[in-house]
Amino acid sequence: MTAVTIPGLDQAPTNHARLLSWVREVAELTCPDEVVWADGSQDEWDRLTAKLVDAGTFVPLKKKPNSFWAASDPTDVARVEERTFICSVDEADCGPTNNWMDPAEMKGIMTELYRGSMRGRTMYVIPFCMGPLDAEKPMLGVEITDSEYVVVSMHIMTRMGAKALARFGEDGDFVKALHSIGAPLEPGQDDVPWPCNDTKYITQFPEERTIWSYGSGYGGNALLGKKCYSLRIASVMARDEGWLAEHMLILKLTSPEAKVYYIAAAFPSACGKTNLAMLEPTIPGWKVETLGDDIAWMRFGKDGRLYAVNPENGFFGVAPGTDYHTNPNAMRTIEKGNSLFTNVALTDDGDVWWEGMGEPPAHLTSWKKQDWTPDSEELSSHPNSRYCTPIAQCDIKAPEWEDPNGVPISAIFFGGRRATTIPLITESRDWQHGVFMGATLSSETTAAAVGQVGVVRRDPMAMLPFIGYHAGDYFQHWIDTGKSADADKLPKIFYVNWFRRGEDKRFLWPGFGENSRVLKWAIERIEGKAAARETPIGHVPTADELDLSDLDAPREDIAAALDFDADEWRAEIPMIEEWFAKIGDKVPTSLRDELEALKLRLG
Ligand code: GTP
Ligand code: SPV
Ligand code: MN
Repeated sequence: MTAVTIPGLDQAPTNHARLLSWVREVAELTCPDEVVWADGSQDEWDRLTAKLVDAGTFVPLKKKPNSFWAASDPTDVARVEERTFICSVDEADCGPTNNWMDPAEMKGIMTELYRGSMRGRTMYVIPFCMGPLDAEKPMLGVEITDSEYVVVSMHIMTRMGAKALARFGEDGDFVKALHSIGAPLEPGQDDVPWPCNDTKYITQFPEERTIWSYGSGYGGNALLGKKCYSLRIASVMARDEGWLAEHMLILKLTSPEAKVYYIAAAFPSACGKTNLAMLEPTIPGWKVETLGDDIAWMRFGKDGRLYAVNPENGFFGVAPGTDYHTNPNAMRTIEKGNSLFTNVALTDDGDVWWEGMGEPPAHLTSWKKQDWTPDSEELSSHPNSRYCTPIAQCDIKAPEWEDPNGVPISAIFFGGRRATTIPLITESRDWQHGVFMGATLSSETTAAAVGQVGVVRRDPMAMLPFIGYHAGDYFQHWIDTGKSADADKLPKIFYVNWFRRGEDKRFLWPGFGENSRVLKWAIERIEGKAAARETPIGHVPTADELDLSDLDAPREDIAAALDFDADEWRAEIPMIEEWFAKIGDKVPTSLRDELEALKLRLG
């Protein structure tokens, strides 16, 4: 049989045999018009953004340099958890919190979907590296995609192109990540601005370190270095190799005495990671710098401490609610340009706008590409609309954000969005108790995933949609991680909730920059300087123990935000029991012991 000729297929800038044969195999299956190896250059960015403008996918912004507005198909706006699969060889390795299908069966289905799926389009091969390029063992991947939107987004979100390919060598290992929007074009057929397919699959094959994604162009479904690689596949690598891949921001906190602390925090999607990562403290003398806003890879260093690295190169942040009052550092970052905005509103003078930015202009083009005025009943921007912007242009990035060795973590925060029950901050009694807090974390669902919003669900370590294996084994891995280290070198674990509400539904805690007061208390606990009440759920400060100087908020609200209510917690117990019952036999005994001890303390 003669090899198929597809323009560009033989112009590979590498001799990596496994990579070349996989690219050929995919091209022969998907039948693109041409193959292009992404090099990550400015020229490539210019060419592809121009092509996206031509196609009607992008509108260049007049008010922000080198920046573009995009509106997706209205059905393709968020992660699709129902269509996300962990295809482990053994179903028992997938567990009850993930969807599973036999890998051979899934490959059969998806191979037929991919057959000819890139017809009429260009197939891009994107070599990329998650985490710093100069890491001793760079974490490499290749995404094959037929979406220009994905290529330019990967320019921002990852280290990619020629500089990543240079680290592959002749035979280096890499994660294979295949993506097709599933919208082939017949000869002469007109394209649409946001091609996608009603049939969607986001599939991980953990043993093969392989990702297959089909049908969606949205961030978390299509930028495969992000959730698919850096959490679902990496969590399996981390289990096998003794480290942690987590849905966490990383921030650097400097005290007035110039002491430096690094904090990692896991909150579910759209629950405040980006905002905390870029916080502007309201208390004098404290400083926050950012290392990452969504994902942390944590490994033990030679000194026995846990070091965190951000695998990403950009922020893919929730737009609504972001403005100069809530997150000025995000605003300053996107003002510099070089950014993509998806599903926000477009102003008549060529800028972006979204809910939470203050007074709306008299007229906008909504994310649905309709005329919008302040009288419109619909929102101008989708609640999960996002900005995509390079970390490098964030004024408060920590200088060490690209250190391949990472930064030593002093505290881990778990948190969720709960209107009741969970105090503003609780310090765990020890690592095992902290793991129990994380494993039973709960939060109201948000628009970051397709489905009902505002329903309380368990979201362990904010990783429910991202654990690449059995949740019970994942809990055990967290317990084992603690056992493998000196207890006094482990980060202290805290549980926070910025979202508790009063009877009239208002937030009890002002949040955002004021969260620096909560960070300060945590650091003072680590330093042994702050007092706390011992309660059945852990150590909780009273309002007197938080620095509330110059805080413009009713004292009763603060007290209510910090309240431990035994009745609310007794009502929580059956939900935790139900959750553990769902996980089944693999819930670690130590966590069952924690639950029994909590029940005893609650009486
Ligand atoms: P993903 O990118 O989906 O993982 O989300 P995230 O965890 O980074 O959440 P983000 O910081 O983008 O915040 C999501 C929403 O929560 C935004 O609308 C914020 O305005 C809001 N939010 C963030 N922090 C606070 C806070 O301290 N208090 C209140 N009330 N809202 C907050
Ligand atoms: C999230 O949903 O947690 C995100 C956005 O950070 S996405 O990349 O779509 O997953
Ligand atoms: Mn996230």
